[in-house]
Amino acid sequence: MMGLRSLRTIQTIQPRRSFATAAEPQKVAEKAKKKDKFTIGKDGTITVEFGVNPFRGHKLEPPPAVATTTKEELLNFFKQMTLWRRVEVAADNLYKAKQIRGFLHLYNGQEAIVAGYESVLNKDDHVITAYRCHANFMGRGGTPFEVISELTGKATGCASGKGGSMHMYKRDTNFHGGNGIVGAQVPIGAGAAFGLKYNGKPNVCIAMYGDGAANQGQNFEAFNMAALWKLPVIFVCENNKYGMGTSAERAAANTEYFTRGDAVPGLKIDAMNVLSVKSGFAFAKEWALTKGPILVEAETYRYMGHSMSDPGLAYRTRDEVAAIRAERDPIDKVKLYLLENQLATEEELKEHEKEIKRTVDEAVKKAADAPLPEAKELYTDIYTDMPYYVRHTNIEDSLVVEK
Ligand SMILES: Cc1ncc(C[n+]2csc(CCOP(=O)(O)OP(=O)(O)O)c2C)c(N)n1
Ligand SMILES: [Mg+2]
Repeated sequence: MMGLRSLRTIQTIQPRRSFATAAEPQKVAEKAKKKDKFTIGKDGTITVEFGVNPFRGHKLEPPPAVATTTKEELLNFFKQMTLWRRVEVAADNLYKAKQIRGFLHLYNGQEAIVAGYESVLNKDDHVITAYRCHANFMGRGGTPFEVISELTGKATGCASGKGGSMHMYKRDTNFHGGNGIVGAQVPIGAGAAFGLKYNGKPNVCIAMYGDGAANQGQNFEAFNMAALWKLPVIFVCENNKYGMGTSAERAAANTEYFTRGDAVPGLKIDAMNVLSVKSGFAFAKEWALTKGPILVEAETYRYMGHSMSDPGLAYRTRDEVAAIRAERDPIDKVKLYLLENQLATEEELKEHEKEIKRTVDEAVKKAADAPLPEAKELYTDIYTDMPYYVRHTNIEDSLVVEK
């Protein structure tokens, strides 16, 4: 009897099944009407005053709702983000053609975050993220060929074909991956920032995690140590509204992620606009270098499911995804800026798109012809004093590899 009653009690307190309010299409449309104001100076500097303030602060005064840019930078944002999305489209197709096996997490929709922070970082700054890492890798200077080779398990991949989608690294530009354990990269990022401070470097580390990962205990330990030691770290919560199959609202008692660093001040940014991301990160970098850690909540949206095995529609509606794509897409936003201010023509942008498609098609072709890693690669970059024994499904096929 007792068991049954407590079960009923639990059932009554279950949250009502509802989709997240991520899109709120009417609100989105209303906001879209409040236009940003462009002023183009004689020297080509463009000042953009945002119609809707893209910032909110926690224990800090947010920067003014303004960004500066140039025509060249806007075009560069357009080309970068289009390239990254095109690579992901190619990856999607390769996965469906069974050329990519294992995990594949796509970043479509979130590109403005990487484009924006890269516009204020230099290559001596450090970046670490979770498993949704292809754009981060390319932002640090990685090529589409290295990404596609890695995804298809080829020796020419950025981790010699041994890491796959979740484990892309670039040592020369301080990109530490590519991490599969939810939240694990956050303390590692704080450690990298400790290294920077210890060695007296004028640089920061960006440590990224998702809204789902935001509930991990290890984040709070990292925040605490970073605050105590005033580490030059920018913790970035990419709030794409969903975890692996659950909306943020159903997973977190406090979805104001920028407030969850406690003593670490926070800045929330509209991360569907690369210019607000740029301004927000310029502020955050300065803060981290002079005052210590800061927590940036980058409000964004994930178009695809969590990974390829998730169609992404069990916990949200098709309409919601379509509304965000239509109203807030970060690439369309830059395109509109360029066109409305006569900084580029439709034809020019189409030409760039075609060129980017050609680059990615070539990378796919070249990766298809690239060799698989040699068997001995199974034993490089790992610590062992065991014989290099590779076990196959049949004992007869198993082998000992030459060191
Ligand atoms: C410690 C740990 N728990 C669970 C998982 C399985 N898992 C992988 S991603 C994920 C959800 C993470 O969501 P979020 O942080 O919002 O990132 P997003 O996928 O939206 O980018 C879960 C539960 C894992 N990889 N590691
Ligand atoms: Mg998420």
